[in-house]
Amino acid sequence: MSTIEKAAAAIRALRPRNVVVFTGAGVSAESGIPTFRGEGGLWRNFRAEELATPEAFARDPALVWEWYEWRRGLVRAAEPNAAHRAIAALSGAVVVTQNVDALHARAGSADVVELHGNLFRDRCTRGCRRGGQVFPARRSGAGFQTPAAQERPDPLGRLPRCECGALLRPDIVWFGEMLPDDAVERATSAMRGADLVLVIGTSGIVYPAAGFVALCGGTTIEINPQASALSSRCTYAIAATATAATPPLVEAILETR
Ligand code: BJW
Ligand code: ZN
Repeated sequence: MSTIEKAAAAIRALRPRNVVVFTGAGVSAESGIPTFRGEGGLWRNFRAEELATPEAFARDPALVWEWYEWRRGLVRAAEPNAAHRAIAALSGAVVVTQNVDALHARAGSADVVELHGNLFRDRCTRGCRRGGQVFPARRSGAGFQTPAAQERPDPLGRLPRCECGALLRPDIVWFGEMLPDDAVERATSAMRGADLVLVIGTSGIVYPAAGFVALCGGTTIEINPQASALSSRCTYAIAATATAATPPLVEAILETR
């Protein structure tokens, strides 16, 4: 019996009622979005400290905006993959994601907790809540659009500013910054109440996000082609890609309903 079959059999026996899907960059890898670490990782050409810290933004906001503009382009050109779509079929499940690409929402997941923010939003560096805008998450207007989506002027021509005059910044949680309180509360409560957590495509080294998995007292199933920092604490660790292993596990969950 393969590990996927063993995990699927465990799911059928468990008949889970409260399912959480905890995801990282690996769930979007097969949509063509580079992960952060490892082969082809996003950090390979850029040092994280140069771009994903408040200090980096204060030093060179144009460079940081440019990097995010490049990433928005990558994501707009991508489509949710079979793993995103399978997860979206799990009505009632809570998706707790470290990803900022909004692909779970584009696939149709209704309850998504974004721990590290969203590439398609910005906010005021002064925190005044007046200037934050929403970027279109797709190239065409068809299908998913973030609420009140609107085209924006090229942020590189002139750095975007809030109505209050302060610079706008990507609505992303950078190193050394706190995660949004509401996201932490929702993730904590979902993890504590879960009888099944699928942990998909994360290296499990970035905290506090990686610590949420330990809050689940139920069954935890990891899907990742490589061993991660979370593999040994999961009940099952499936060495497979997200698109190979997620659909059959979701099928097993749906069979128990
Ligand atoms: C597949 C697959 C396929 C491939 N299918 N799988 C020392 C210095 C500075 C900070 C710290 C430090 N020590 C600890 C810290 C704290 C820090 C931290 O955890 N750092 C670690 C790196 C050590 N954390 C923070 O700073 C956090 N805030 C915080 O702690 O606040 C408290 C505080 C505040 C102030 C003072 C004191 C305390 C904030 C963390 C924010 C993380 N943000 C980032 C970048 C956002 C920028 C952006 O996106 O533009 O979020 S980091 C980056 O890592 C990104 C991701 O969400 C996050 C997690 O990465 P993920 O998703 O796991 O991706 P990878 O690439 O690591 O792994 C991919 C996996 O997929 C791999 O395992 C592959 O095998 C797998 N895979 N293909 C399935 N097809
Ligand atoms: Zn402002």
